Amino acid sequence: MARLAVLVITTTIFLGPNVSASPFGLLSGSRPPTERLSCGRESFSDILPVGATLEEVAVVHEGGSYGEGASNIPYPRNPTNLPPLCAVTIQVWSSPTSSYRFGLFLPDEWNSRLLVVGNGGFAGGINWMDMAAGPHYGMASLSTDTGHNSTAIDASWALNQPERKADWGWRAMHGSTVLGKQLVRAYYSGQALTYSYFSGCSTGGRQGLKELQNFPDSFDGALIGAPTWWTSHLHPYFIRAFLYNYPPTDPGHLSNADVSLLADEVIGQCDHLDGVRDGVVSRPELCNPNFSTLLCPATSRPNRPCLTPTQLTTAYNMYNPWLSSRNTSQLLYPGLTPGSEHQWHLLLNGTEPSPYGLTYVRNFLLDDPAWDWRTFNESIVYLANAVDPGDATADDYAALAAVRDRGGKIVLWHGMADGLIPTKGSEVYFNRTVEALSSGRGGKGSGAGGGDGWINDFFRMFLIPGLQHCWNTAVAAPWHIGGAFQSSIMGSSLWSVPGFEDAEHDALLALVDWVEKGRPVDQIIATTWNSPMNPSSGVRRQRPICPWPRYAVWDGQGNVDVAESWTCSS
Ligand SMILES: *[C@@H]1O[C@H](CO)[C@@H](O)[C@H](O)[C@H]1NC(C)=O
Ligand SMILES: *[C@@H]1O[C@H](CO)[C@@H](O)[C@H](O)[C@H]1NC(C)=O
Ligand SMILES: *[C@@H]1O[C@H](CO)[C@@H](O)[C@H](O)[C@H]1NC(C)=O
Ligand SMILES: *[C@@H]1O[C@H](CO)[C@@H](O)[C@H](O)[C@H]1NC(C)=O
Ligand SMILES: *[C@@H]1O[C@H](CO)[C@@H](O)[C@H](O)[C@H]1NC(C)=O
Ligand SMILES: *[C@@H]1O[C@H](CO)[C@@H](O)[C@H](O)[C@H]1NC(C)=O
Ligand SMILES: [Ca+2]
Repeated sequence: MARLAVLVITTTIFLGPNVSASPFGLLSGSRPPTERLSCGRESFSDILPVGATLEEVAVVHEGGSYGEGASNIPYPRNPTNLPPLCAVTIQVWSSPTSSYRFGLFLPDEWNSRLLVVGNGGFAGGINWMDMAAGPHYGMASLSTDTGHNSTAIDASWALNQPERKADWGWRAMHGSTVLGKQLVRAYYSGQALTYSYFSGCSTGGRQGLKELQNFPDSFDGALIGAPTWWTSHLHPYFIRAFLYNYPPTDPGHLSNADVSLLADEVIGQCDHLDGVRDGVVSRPELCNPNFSTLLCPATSRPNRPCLTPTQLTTAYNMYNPWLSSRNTSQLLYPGLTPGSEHQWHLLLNGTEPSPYGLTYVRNFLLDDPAWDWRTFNESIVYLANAVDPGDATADDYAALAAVRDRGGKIVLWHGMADGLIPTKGSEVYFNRTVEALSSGRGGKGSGAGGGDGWINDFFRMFLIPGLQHCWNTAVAAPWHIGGAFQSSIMGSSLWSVPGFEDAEHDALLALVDWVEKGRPVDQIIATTWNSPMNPSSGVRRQRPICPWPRYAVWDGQGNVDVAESWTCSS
């Protein structure tokens, strides 16, 4: 990256008054638009490499909308109220039997940055909705369809298609990022591309980590939400968890009502451990609920529902780690966190295991759509670990040393109430990275204060109390930090943190400051609303989220719903 260009851009952006809602809006006009290519087919068709085809080029006017509507299976909703931009769709052959597509938004007022966004589950489609944030920030943006068209829970397209698996695993993201950058540079000829960012949640989180592990130069900053990084173990875990509770006639089966009992008991025993009785379990690491209070007959709770000892065993199985029966020191997947019960239905109810588990084993791992999940045993996870179809698993921890060494920054966030992707999986990732960079080929980090504090120089993890999988809360917890999906899921015209489009509240803007101004992300103020998914209902609560293992502590006096009443502590 050209150091000179960096300095010029930095001073251009951050010296003048902030005149628009977009914190980077000031860069507009730093280059006369006449030096740009026009937003037409001829501008792009000539510069595409062999194997790439121009599908669409469209001018979007101020306040306009763009997308593919219902033909985009996982993302049928088009973003609305866009800034003026040029929308481009490219198709790329990745092998003789596979291809992927990607979309670009190229805003008229560009601040020299690129934002690449991720997907969710097995979703095959360009994520125009999350791309929309880019132009609002002043950034160009990019998303790939990952090489197929499907919903998030369907991987039947992968059956006997190793090339498509690779596209989903890593290749479509990488190829789109490389070619996308070339097109951005060509379109804005005369103005340099200075910084590239990534933002994704769930599969998107995995995509960002995978890309950085393989190609540390791809992004200068990555905002990684609830990553499904341990693909080969996570998808079998989905089936393992369902089987703890199967069949419904089993004496140990937990109904949705039984799981609600657990949720209430966790609140009763653990809400106060963080110092504030507010319905939010903010320190789940201190929470070791003893469910004997729920045992039948509920003598202490006459005429109240109760659970049998075998049902309690099922509950403990859900919270406890899945360990290898060959070697009980070997972790196969960590369990779910107390406080996540409101989302357990994603794994437990229904008549068969989560499609995220089933479609993976059938169409990705075994290429056997008739595979009977009732025959599941531990050998599946060992096979998945050995084969890792599509090379999707992002477990090259030591590779992040190259990101650190070139000045890259990573902000990882994960909901503490995630009932689909266990929160502790991110802790495992963080811990293993610390370990790998301390001793492995990454070399030991040096840093003031000794210990493993050095990791904070480039990689910080934020666990968000009460946040479910990627978005929403069941317990009125501040959950929104401007992460992937968080605004696009609430409305087609929403982006950043609605009403709080600044680096204090928006983790992407905080990450930009860390990368470009060297200002570390010491906290992010999360927001929720009276109706948690509807910003127009009014702010309900705001609270800082701290870099793990630090946590927010109430000052004992102020309004607990106001961020200023809390500070990060350890
Ligand atoms: C997905 O749909 C697009 C158009 O909507 C089409 O161009 C593309 O070929 C499809 N991809 C696959 C793998 O079927
Ligand atoms: C759980 O609580 C019961 C009493 O309610 C007690 O007898 C038991 O020892 C406790 N179990 C643990 C593991 O603390
Ligand atoms: C059991 O697993 C642990 C953790 O992965 C490992 O350190 C240990 O060597 C394993 N023991 C055997 C006998 O394989
Ligand atoms: C699973 O449980 C949730 C929460 O109770 C409910 O909304 C959903 O309809 C249930 N789904 C099925 C398939 O039973
Ligand atoms: C586990 O399942 C595999 C097939 O999926 C089978 O070959 C193996 O015998 C099973 N192992 C046990 C211990 O049941
Ligand atoms: C990660 O490491 C910390 C500090 O050593 C430890 O307290 C925590 O239990 C570890 N988490 C997991 C999931 O292994
Ligand atoms: Ca609390």
